[in-house]
Amino acid sequence: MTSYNPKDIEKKWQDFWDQDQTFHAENESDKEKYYALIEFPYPSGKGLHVGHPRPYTALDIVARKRRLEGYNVLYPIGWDAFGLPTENFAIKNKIHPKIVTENNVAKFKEQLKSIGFSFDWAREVNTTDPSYYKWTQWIFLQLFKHGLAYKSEMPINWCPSCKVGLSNEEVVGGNCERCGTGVIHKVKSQWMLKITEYAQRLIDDLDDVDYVEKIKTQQKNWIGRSEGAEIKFNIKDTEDHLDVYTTRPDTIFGATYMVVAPEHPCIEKYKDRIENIDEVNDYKAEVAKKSDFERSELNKEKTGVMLKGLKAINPLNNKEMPIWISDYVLMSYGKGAIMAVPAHDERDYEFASKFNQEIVQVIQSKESDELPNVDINNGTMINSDFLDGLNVKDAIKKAIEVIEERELGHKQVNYKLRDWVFSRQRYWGEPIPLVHCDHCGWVPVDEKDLPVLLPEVESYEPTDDGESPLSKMDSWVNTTCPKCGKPAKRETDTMPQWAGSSWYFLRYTDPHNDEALASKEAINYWTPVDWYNGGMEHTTLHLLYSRFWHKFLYDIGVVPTKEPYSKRTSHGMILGNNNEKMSKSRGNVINPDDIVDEYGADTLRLYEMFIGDFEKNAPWSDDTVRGCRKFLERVWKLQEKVVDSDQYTKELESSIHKTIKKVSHDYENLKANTAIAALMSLLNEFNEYDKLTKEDLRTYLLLLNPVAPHITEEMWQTVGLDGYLNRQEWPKYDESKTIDQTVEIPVQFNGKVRYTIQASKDASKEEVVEIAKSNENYANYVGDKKIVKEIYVPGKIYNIVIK
Ligand code: ANZ
Ligand code: ZN
Repeated sequence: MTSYNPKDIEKKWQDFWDQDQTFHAENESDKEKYYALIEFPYPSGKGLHVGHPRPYTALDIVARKRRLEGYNVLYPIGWDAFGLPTENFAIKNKIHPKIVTENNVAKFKEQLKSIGFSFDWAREVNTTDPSYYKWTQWIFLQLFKHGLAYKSEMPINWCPSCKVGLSNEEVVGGNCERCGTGVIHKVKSQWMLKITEYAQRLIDDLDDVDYVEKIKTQQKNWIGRSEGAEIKFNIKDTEDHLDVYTTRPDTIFGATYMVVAPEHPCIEKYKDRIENIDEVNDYKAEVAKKSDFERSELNKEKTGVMLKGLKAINPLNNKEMPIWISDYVLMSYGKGAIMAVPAHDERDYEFASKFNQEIVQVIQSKESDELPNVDINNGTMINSDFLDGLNVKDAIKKAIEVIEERELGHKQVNYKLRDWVFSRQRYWGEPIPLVHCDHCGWVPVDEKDLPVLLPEVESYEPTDDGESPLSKMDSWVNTTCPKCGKPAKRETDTMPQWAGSSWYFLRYTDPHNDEALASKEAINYWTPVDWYNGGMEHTTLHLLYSRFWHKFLYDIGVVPTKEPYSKRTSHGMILGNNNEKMSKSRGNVINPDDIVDEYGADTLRLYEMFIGDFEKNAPWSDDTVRGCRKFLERVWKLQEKVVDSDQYTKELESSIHKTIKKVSHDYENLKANTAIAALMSLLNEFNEYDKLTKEDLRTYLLLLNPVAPHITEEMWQTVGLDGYLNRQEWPKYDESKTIDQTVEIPVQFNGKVRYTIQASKDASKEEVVEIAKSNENYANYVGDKKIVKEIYVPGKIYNIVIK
């Protein structure tokens, strides 16, 4: 026997799978479909990271297992290739981003192929391909035509280093998600998508999908639904009123002053009345430099300026209240103004303490009299007229009732979610397919003229005034109006990277279609995605955006389901051996190519699955890599002692059945690590015997195959098993053979013992039921009668009542 040499084996099988089209998914099949999806990579210049193969292998396991279980499996791959790093590289090295992308894709592809994933390469998509972005533009046009895309002058998050506008989701801790520079505000005219119109549905429909709980929670928190009231406060000596949003209308008798956002329009409107308008304007200028994130930080020093000369009136007790501006009130939330209740709100309390504003307690609790008291579950209303004596929850209801009765305001639901800033002033993105005509306004490009191609430009550099480089291409910008034929100008902003990834899983179902984003039949057959795995960092970005687009496509009849993904799981990161994030500067980067080269792809795959719990971060360990390689060498050696027999070795039978059960279960639950541990211990048991039957090995190879596909296919051939491993069936286990300590359990029908079964002493009710039902007598006794009741007394008796 030759020694284990992955270099020969792995290339051989990768080529075979390619030529054989082993993993090609057909759009028509008698088999049941299964759609497994991983987040398609951004082909950066750095090449594949060792973090990539972790989720890819996990779902490769599912995909390979499903094929052996007889499903028609779609496991596709493609490239999310628009975006800043490529563009920045292109600018720096003066190479067209298209060329940069091509090179990066080629490199990624080679790397992915060397790891042996069972992707259907025939369905490869690339978001920067005109035949792909034609449909991204098409979807945008539908959004536009349905009033869900609009242009708005608004203060946006602006990264001064990337010179680009960012969505809220792209700002992390007040910094640009890409480069880490502090984000500032800039007023710009931007295309916006009305994701807020879908806020409630994006929450509600989470009930219908199988997502890991923390993903659901993060999405809900991001959407940030709250219930409360909008209340009008008259501005003294005017006909005007200030509107506020509050979740605590119960505390209105404790409101002692008002705060409006520094950007609030009432300042401009009453600038002649505001005695200290210069001071106010200075403050406004200071605030403009800060991000919303900085402004909403809880424990930062409160600042503000009183609007001298303006007063508000509390509509319920007619008390006069000063009006302040402070940066802790954001223009972008609620009404951009609040009633401040210092006794029961943390920030208001800090502010009032610093600026000597009145504090009126309106909730009394038994436990403590300390202020601010923000507890809403205990306490009784005081100093609050008709609310006195109520608890907080009832007081909220009552306050809203009275406010509505007296027409001072109304109940209101609010969401933290903002509309999606959809414009980027960059080159390397999908052109927004709209034309501006002085007569007709914004006019969509004719659908038959899609795609609007990215023109060749001389420089990809964003302009200093924040316009897209496309704006300098006069010949491209100047066009005619699709509606009236007069001269008009193209939109020069491009789409954000999240556009192409919001629908790519649909394109995979029919990637070469040039008449539609995919055919109805293909979409109806393959969607929804059965299992989607991706990073937690995408929960409030890609996952939310793509759910939104999908719901829209559902509304206009393009897709048959409300939700794109039935199931969503998430993986942890692979860290450096020092437990820190891998990065060049920390010198802890591992290149997957080196691992494949030195140990083989099967070792890399096995290691990345064995490294720890899938959802958790895990540090890299060279020792464990070597351990994984040793394990495969020991598997390889099993060939030496194989004898011809289609039966399991008697002494191993129970262990094999148990291992089938455990591995099958663990693969389904992203617990490949414990599945591998079980396979390792079965190997140890194998090695207690001199001989191993072909059948023992056959099952073993099938079980190990999803993790280590090359070595198992090869051994299948070398020991002379029939055909190819990838065309076999997933092994089955016999529950009764997985049991160690068996007891005899009588099975009663309506009180009469009819037969007995063997089950483990501590088998669960489900297991006993399963064994009882698989007994040949079961059907005789049940016949077509109805089972009314089943009682299992553990280890003693199983009684079935039938009627
Ligand atoms: C009075 C009050 C009393 C409040 C009290 C809270 C506690 P969530 O739950 O996050 O929706 N608020 C409203 N608009 C704001 C804005 N534009 N900028 C900053 N803060 C704003 O928060 C709702 C609460 O946040 C509102 O309820 C309001 O303060 C504040 F004991 O009103 B509350
Ligand atoms: Zn026109």
